[in-house]
Amino acid sequence: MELDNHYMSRALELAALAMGRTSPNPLVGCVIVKDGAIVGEGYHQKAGTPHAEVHALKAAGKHAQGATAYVTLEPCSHFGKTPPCADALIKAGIERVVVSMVDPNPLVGGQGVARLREAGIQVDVGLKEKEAKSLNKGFLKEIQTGLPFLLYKSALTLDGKIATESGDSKWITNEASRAYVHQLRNRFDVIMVGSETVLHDDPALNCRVDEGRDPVRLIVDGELKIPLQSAVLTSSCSAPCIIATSASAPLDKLNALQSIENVEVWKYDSPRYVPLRHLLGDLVKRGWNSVLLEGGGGLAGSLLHDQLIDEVEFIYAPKLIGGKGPSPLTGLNLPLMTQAIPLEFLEINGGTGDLRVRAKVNYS
Ligand code: AOF
Ligand code: ZN
Repeated sequence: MELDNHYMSRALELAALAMGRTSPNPLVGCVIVKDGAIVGEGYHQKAGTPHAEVHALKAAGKHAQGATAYVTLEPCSHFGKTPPCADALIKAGIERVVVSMVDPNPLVGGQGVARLREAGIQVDVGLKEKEAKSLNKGFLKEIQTGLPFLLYKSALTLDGKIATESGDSKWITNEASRAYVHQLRNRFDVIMVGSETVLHDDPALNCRVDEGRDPVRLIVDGELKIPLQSAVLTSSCSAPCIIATSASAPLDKLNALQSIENVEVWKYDSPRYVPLRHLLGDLVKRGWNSVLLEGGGGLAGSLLHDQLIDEVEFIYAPKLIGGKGPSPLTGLNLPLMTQAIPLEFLEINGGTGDLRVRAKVNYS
């Protein structure tokens, strides 16, 4: 059991190497063990390319015969862009498969495990299931709801403000926390902000870490107020910048934005406001299932109101500023404590001098 834990941890570690690179596919890792030694390892690197099991089997070669395979997701049983991994494991002579989580994809959904068992392979399911599910929040949310997993991240003073009353916000948190935000950008498919954030902070929203990759940038701008010189539009970035707007968008501005390289304007029929649920569903249709919301207390309020935010991560700096500076949720204003939206703390980390608090939103 201890060894099983060890090898499954390794498989999860491998899976995590491709964070932010596999959508709409899940993160999957695989380790093949024979006579107490790892003989093959692999992970899924990108949608449309071979699955984790295929990489690991290839590395193991003939040593796969009689070996145990540790896979973080149930081996697939369907012909998708690639052939079924369950068949490949059977053919290679694997004797035991340890699976972390069953594949919620209805094309698989238990059939991979069934196929392995029919072939006489011992299959154990559920080891480190919580960790595997936590790695694949976007994939799971998409399959269950057709919507992306959405994390709202905000940096604030300990008295809960994202800027001083005069609007100054550079900087609230320390360098380690700001570097951490770039790590987050590296792992999420899409970074989302409201037009107010662009107007006020003019962020580039790219990812500045070694071997990082730029996320898709999404600006919610119902009236197309962001200037054509905004950094999101002019700075070099390898991913598209999407501007979601409404029927109130001025046509000349819409055309001007659309003519900028890498910029797409998504126009919705409703007046002034962008229908947020519809917009998030459209992201999933493009193959993006995880969204990091980086700002706009108004936008965050609307998303919470529509029950579209899954988790929040607030990074508190040990600083106080007082006054009437904005909170991260100006768009939400509940009059009674009995109406407060309940959260469940998932993780608290004070190791870098700032305090990072991650919580799950429990909508009733
Ligand atoms: C992956 N990587 O390592 C495993 C997956 O279109 P395909 O052929 O790539 O199939 C994608 C589905 O296969 C995916 O949604 C999931 O249900 C299953 N297993 N997928 O991308 C892997 N083992
Ligand atoms: Zn597969």
